[in-house]
Amino acid sequence: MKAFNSARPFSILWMLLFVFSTLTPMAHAQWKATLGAQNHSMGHQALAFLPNEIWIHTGESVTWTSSVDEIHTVSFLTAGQVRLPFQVGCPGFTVTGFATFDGTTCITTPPLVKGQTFTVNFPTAGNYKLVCLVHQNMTGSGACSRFIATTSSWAGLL
Ligand SMILES: [Cu+2]
Repeated sequence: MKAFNSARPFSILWMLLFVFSTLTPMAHAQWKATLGAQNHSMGHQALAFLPNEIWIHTGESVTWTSSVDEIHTVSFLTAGQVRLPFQVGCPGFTVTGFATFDGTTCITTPPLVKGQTFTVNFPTAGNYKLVCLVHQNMTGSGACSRFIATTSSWAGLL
Protein backbone atom coordinates (compact mmCIF):
# COMPACT_ATOMS: atom_id res chain seq x y z
CA MET A 1 0.00 0.00 0.00
CA LYS A 2 1.34 3.41 -0.94
CA ALA A 3 1.75 5.93 1.83
CA PHE A 4 -0.18 9.21 1.50
CA ASN A 5 2.09 12.02 0.47
CA SER A 6 1.14 14.90 2.74
CA ALA A 7 3.36 17.35 0.84
CA ARG A 8 1.27 17.17 -2.35
CA PRO A 9 -1.65 19.38 -1.20
CA PHE A 10 0.81 22.10 -0.26
CA SER A 11 2.55 21.81 -3.64
CA ILE A 12 -0.75 22.31 -5.41
CA LEU A 13 -1.55 25.29 -3.21
CA TRP A 14 1.78 26.91 -4.04
CA MET A 15 1.22 26.20 -7.74
CA LEU A 16 -2.20 27.86 -7.61
CA LEU A 17 -0.77 30.86 -5.80
CA PHE A 18 1.93 31.16 -8.46
CA VAL A 19 -0.59 30.97 -11.31
CA PHE A 20 -2.83 33.55 -9.63
CA SER A 21 0.08 35.92 -9.06
CA THR A 22 1.14 35.70 -12.71
CA LEU A 23 -2.41 36.33 -13.95
CA THR A 24 -3.03 39.40 -11.82
CA PRO A 25 -1.25 41.86 -14.17
CA MET A 26 -3.68 40.79 -16.92
CA ALA A 27 -6.72 42.02 -14.97
CA HIS A 28 -7.42 44.66 -17.61
CA ALA A 29 -9.06 42.99 -20.59
CA GLN A 30 -7.52 43.03 -24.04
CA TRP A 31 -10.21 43.14 -26.74
CA LYS A 32 -9.81 42.23 -30.38
CA ALA A 33 -11.44 43.85 -33.39
CA THR A 34 -11.01 43.59 -37.15
CA LEU A 35 -10.41 46.12 -39.87
CA GLY A 36 -12.39 45.39 -43.02
CA ALA A 37 -13.52 42.22 -44.73
CA GLN A 38 -13.26 41.00 -48.32
CA ASN A 39 -14.35 38.18 -50.59
CA HIS A 40 -11.93 35.70 -52.17
CA SER A 41 -11.33 37.80 -55.30
CA MET A 42 -10.82 40.88 -53.11
CA GLY A 43 -13.21 42.65 -55.47
CA HIS A 44 -15.72 43.25 -52.72
CA GLN A 45 -14.46 45.12 -49.70
CA ALA A 46 -16.34 45.85 -46.51
CA LEU A 47 -15.05 49.25 -45.46
CA ALA A 48 -15.83 48.85 -41.79
CA PHE A 49 -14.58 48.42 -38.27
CA LEU A 50 -15.77 45.03 -37.11
CA PRO A 51 -17.44 45.21 -34.72
CA ASN A 52 -18.28 48.86 -35.04
CA GLU A 53 -19.49 49.04 -31.48
CA ILE A 54 -17.48 47.84 -28.50
CA TRP A 55 -18.11 48.73 -24.89
CA ILE A 56 -15.13 48.46 -22.61
CA HIS A 57 -14.07 49.43 -19.13
CA THR A 58 -11.68 52.29 -18.73
CA GLY A 59 -8.12 51.04 -18.60
CA GLU A 60 -8.78 48.28 -21.12
CA SER A 61 -7.27 47.98 -24.57
CA VAL A 62 -8.51 47.11 -28.03
CA THR A 63 -6.32 45.57 -30.73
CA TRP A 64 -7.40 46.08 -34.32
CA THR A 65 -6.06 43.67 -36.92
CA SER A 66 -6.37 44.31 -40.62
CA SER A 67 -7.90 41.34 -42.41
CA VAL A 68 -7.88 42.75 -45.92
CA ASP A 69 -5.66 43.94 -48.74
CA GLU A 70 -7.42 47.29 -48.88
CA ILE A 71 -5.66 49.91 -46.74
CA HIS A 72 -7.33 51.38 -43.66
CA THR A 73 -6.21 53.45 -40.70
CA VAL A 74 -7.26 53.27 -37.07
CA SER A 75 -7.53 56.91 -36.09
CA PHE A 76 -8.88 58.69 -33.04
CA LEU A 77 -9.32 62.41 -33.43
CA THR A 78 -9.86 64.99 -30.72
CA ALA A 79 -13.35 66.44 -30.33
CA GLY A 80 -14.19 68.66 -33.28
CA GLN A 81 -10.92 67.95 -35.07
CA VAL A 82 -11.07 68.02 -38.85
CA ARG A 83 -9.85 64.84 -40.53
CA LEU A 84 -6.42 65.16 -42.00
CA PRO A 85 -5.34 63.21 -45.08
CA PHE A 86 -3.89 59.82 -44.16
CA GLN A 87 -0.57 60.98 -45.63
CA VAL A 88 -0.50 63.65 -42.90
CA GLY A 89 -2.00 61.59 -40.07
CA CYS A 90 -1.64 63.12 -36.64
CA PRO A 91 1.27 65.58 -36.61
CA GLY A 92 3.66 64.80 -33.79
CA PHE A 93 2.31 61.31 -33.17
CA THR A 94 4.71 58.42 -33.66
CA VAL A 95 3.25 54.99 -34.31
CA THR A 96 4.73 52.13 -32.35
CA GLY A 97 1.94 49.59 -32.65
CA PHE A 98 0.58 50.61 -29.27
CA ALA A 99 -0.92 53.90 -28.13
CA THR A 100 -2.95 55.46 -25.39
CA PHE A 101 -5.91 57.65 -26.21
CA ASP A 102 -7.70 59.88 -23.71
CA GLY A 103 -9.28 62.32 -26.13
CA THR A 104 -6.67 65.06 -25.81
CA THR A 105 -4.27 64.14 -28.61
CA CYS A 106 -4.98 62.70 -32.04
CA ILE A 107 -3.55 59.25 -32.70
CA THR A 108 -3.49 57.28 -35.93
CA THR A 109 -1.82 54.45 -37.72
CA PRO A 110 -0.40 54.77 -41.18
CA PRO A 111 -2.43 52.78 -43.71
CA LEU A 112 -2.51 49.22 -42.38
CA VAL A 113 -2.41 46.17 -44.60
CA LYS A 114 -3.44 42.59 -44.01
CA GLY A 115 -2.05 41.16 -40.79
CA GLN A 116 -0.91 44.43 -39.26
CA THR A 117 -2.23 45.36 -35.84
CA PHE A 118 -2.66 48.42 -33.66
CA THR A 119 -3.48 48.40 -29.97
CA VAL A 120 -5.03 51.33 -28.15
CA ASN A 121 -5.44 51.64 -24.41
CA PHE A 122 -8.24 53.85 -23.08
CA PRO A 123 -7.47 55.10 -19.56
CA THR A 124 -10.26 57.67 -19.49
CA ALA A 125 -13.98 57.24 -20.08
CA GLY A 126 -15.14 59.27 -23.02
CA ASN A 127 -17.06 59.59 -26.23
CA TYR A 128 -14.37 58.94 -28.78
CA LYS A 129 -14.78 58.94 -32.51
CA LEU A 130 -12.92 56.28 -34.47
CA VAL A 131 -12.35 56.96 -38.14
CA CYS A 132 -10.40 55.67 -41.10
CA LEU A 133 -8.44 58.47 -42.73
CA VAL A 134 -8.24 56.63 -46.04
CA HIS A 135 -11.99 56.37 -46.57
CA GLN A 136 -13.12 59.82 -45.58
CA ASN A 137 -16.46 59.70 -47.35
CA MET A 138 -17.71 56.43 -45.93
CA THR A 139 -21.07 56.81 -44.31
CA GLY A 140 -23.45 54.49 -42.58
CA SER A 141 -22.90 51.67 -40.17
CA GLY A 142 -19.39 50.43 -39.95
CA ALA A 143 -17.81 53.41 -41.62
CA CYS A 144 -17.00 55.22 -38.46
CA SER A 145 -16.94 54.26 -34.86
CA ARG A 146 -16.70 56.11 -31.62
CA PHE A 147 -16.30 55.44 -27.95
CA ILE A 148 -19.16 56.37 -25.69
CA ALA A 149 -19.16 56.52 -21.93
CA THR A 150 -22.38 56.37 -20.01
CA THR A 151 -20.77 56.45 -16.59
CA SER A 152 -17.39 57.43 -15.29
CA SER A 153 -16.25 53.84 -15.28
CA TRP A 154 -17.30 52.67 -18.72
CA ALA A 155 -16.19 53.53 -22.22
CA GLY A 156 -17.71 52.10 -25.35
CA LEU A 157 -16.90 51.98 -29.01
CA LEU A 158 -19.68 52.70 -31.44
CU1 LIG B 1 -10.76 52.48 -44.43
